[in-house]
Amino acid sequence: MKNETIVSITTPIGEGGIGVIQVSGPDSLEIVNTVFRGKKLKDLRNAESKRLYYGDIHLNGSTVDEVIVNVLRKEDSFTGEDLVEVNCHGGIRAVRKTLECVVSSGAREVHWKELGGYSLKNNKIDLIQEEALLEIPKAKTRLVVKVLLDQYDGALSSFITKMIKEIEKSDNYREQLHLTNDQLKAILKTAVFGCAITSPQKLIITGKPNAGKSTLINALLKEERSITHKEPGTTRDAVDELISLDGMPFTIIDTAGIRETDHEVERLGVLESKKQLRQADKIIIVFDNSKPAEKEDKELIEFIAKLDLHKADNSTKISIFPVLNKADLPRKLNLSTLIGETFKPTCQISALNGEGLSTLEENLASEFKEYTKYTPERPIIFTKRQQKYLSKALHSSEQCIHLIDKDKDTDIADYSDHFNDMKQNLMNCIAATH
Ligand SMILES: Nc1nc2c(ncn2[C@@H]2O[C@H](COP(=O)(O)OP(=O)(O)O)[C@@H](O)[C@H]2O)c(=O)[nH]1
Ligand SMILES: [Mg+2]
Repeated sequence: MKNETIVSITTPIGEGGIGVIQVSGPDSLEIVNTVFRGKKLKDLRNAESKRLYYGDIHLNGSTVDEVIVNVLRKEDSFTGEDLVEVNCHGGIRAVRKTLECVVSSGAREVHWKELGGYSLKNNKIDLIQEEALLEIPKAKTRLVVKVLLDQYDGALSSFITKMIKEIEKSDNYREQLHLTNDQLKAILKTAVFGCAITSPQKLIITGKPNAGKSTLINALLKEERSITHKEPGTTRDAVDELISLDGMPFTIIDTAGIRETDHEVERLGVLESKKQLRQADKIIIVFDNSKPAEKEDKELIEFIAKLDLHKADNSTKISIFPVLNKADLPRKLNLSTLIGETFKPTCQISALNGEGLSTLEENLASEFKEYTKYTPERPIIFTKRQQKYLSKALHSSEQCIHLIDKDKDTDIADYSDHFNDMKQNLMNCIAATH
């Protein structure tokens, strides 16, 4: 439906200082005006854009909540339509009640994601910006918010727009195509980081029972959550938790080990562990320094060594981090002999007293080091969709270059199909209609 006015709660439901609802559409001022009584401003329809107004939301003569209303006329709002933002008291009741008042006055309640859809429809933002807008509420760390806000402000979009403009206006296609090709290669490198901030990498902790997996997870979480126990095999179910290392979010998963067993429940646990290991991005194998090597340690190494070669989508390999835990106890295990050349390097820690943990944390996040010292406004690819279109653009640009370099008399007509494909994929990535 066109020209309707919509409303949505845009802050998380639950405890909080304030709750915000946004009303967007041609009648938003009119609708909120019927339930808002300003302390100074008598008629909200006369409100100035980008100003805050204090007052009450009322229904049938009684006050529902005390609020601050922010009015954004369509030229100033991110939806491209008149927008009224009502800042209520936090907690579910006040926000929900205010929303109901607005709905009873004629707005349609929508999921907050639809507000972004309106921005897109009204050409206020392009597809990349909309993707950023939808990811921001799910952001797990401050670094993630920073990166996404920059992409919402247009860092990646303007990078791509600039590439398109440069190839359009260039009178030296040879030189320009080489430049574009380099730019595409460079921007595509950011996808590993960008995709890892929107879909946190899976960090699996494995090792034989009692090696100290749960203790290590607790240490990484910096609080007690996983159950630890002196009896081997305490951890039956895989437990997922989110940790942040150098601002990078990781989903950390405790597994039940992979030993051969006749016990049905345990056998299922082992199957589950093996499944999870295959889907991992990073695996920490915990070895127990206080016990000599056992069959199970070897089995685990062999199993994981095979995995490394068999990652499902062939894109990135699983990184393996062998860790010698309980380094505070007398040495009974020679880890270098045990793992040989299979994995390297190893790290010595004590999950119990924290020794060596910071080195382990650094190693885990080292792949993203270049990005975690984040430079503001840096363009970053943060969805698989963007990565797909830009990879296609790179592929086409390489075909152009291949033809150009093969024969110095190559004319634009000889590679115009690839050239147009490249441009089209760049445009599809932004999906801007203007
Ligand atoms: N001395 C010492 N004990 C540890 C260390 N890490 C774990 N433990 C102990 O080893 C036992 C088993 O630990 P847990 O984390 O439950 O092992 P899991 O079965 O691999 O999850 C517990 O009693 C822990 O307190 C360590 O670094 N040093
Ligand atoms: Mg455990």
